[in-house]
Amino acid sequence: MTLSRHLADNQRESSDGDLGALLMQISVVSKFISREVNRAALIGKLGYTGEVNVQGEQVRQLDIWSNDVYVTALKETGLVCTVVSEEMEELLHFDRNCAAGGYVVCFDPVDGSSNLDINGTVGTIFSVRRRRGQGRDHAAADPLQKGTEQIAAGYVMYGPSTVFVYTVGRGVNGFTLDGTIGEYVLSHPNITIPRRGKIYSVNQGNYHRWSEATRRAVDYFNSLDKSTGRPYSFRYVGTMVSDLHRTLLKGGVFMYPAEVGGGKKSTGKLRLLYEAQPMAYLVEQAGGRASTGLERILDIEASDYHQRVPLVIGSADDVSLIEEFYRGER
Ligand code: AFP
Repeated sequence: MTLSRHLADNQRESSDGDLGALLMQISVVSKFISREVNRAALIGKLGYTGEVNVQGEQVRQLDIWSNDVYVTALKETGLVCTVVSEEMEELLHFDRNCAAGGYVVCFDPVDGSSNLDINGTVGTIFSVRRRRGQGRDHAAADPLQKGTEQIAAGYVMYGPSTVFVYTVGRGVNGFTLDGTIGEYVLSHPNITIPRRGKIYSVNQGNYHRWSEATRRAVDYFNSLDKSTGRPYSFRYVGTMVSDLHRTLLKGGVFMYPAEVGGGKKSTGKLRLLYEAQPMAYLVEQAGGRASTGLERILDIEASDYHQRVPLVIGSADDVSLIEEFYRGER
């Protein structure tokens, strides 16, 4: 079963006639990015451009290149009206595509790009919503809808193999790129996340900047108690796509908590529209949960395109357990 066939089958069951074509185009972009990531060290694409993005981070050549390819490809579909990207401070609006409604796409073209230098795994994350209204007036508000309004989301993982995982609200399926035929082939059908896992994943180096509740939750996973399968194993790649892919397949929990003290990460690090919500949609579709620790991620309505949010995501029981710490019940 190829991705194109899967999308076509999905489309027959859906009222969203154009969604399959849009996802197909996203998958084509991912093949270009996969190729470029693969040979980045040989063609001088690993370096920085010298610019700083809206997040205050150094911009890499591959971030900009991938963003440009994405934007061009989305525009050419004629189906996308509004685009939000990690790499662009303002949203993009393709007037010509908006007459018939059009989709809103939020994406992070190269997630985990600090791992590029060490040939580590990176990814792409995307999320699709319908527009709220017609015309340019609505454009600014288009992306600022709850996560529950997403109609498709997914990620691409550029690891030892390139994997495309997506949902349109009817389960989660993963496809591996077969380079010899240039096609994504179904390799992970109907992904279901275990109800409880044995792995926790968080940047432990931030321990002393966390709230008491976060520290106690992480201490819980670290402490010894055979009856509840503790201590959990610890794994952390530093690319959310990769950490989430493992969490989806093996279970457990991934967290990026808020930090105390009013610094840059006082509301977490990860971005709501193009990191937390697409992953939350996927993980819920696979039977897991995603929360800030106090609130369901999909229920949050963004107030800013680049809003950050604390994230606790993964196996349902593990996420619920952490929420108990945040509510002061443990
Ligand atoms: P980069 O794209 O700057 O490498 O950030 C990756 C990321 O947004 C996400 O993919 C990781 O889970 C998280 O940041 C890692 O952040 P830390 O390096 O602070 O642990």
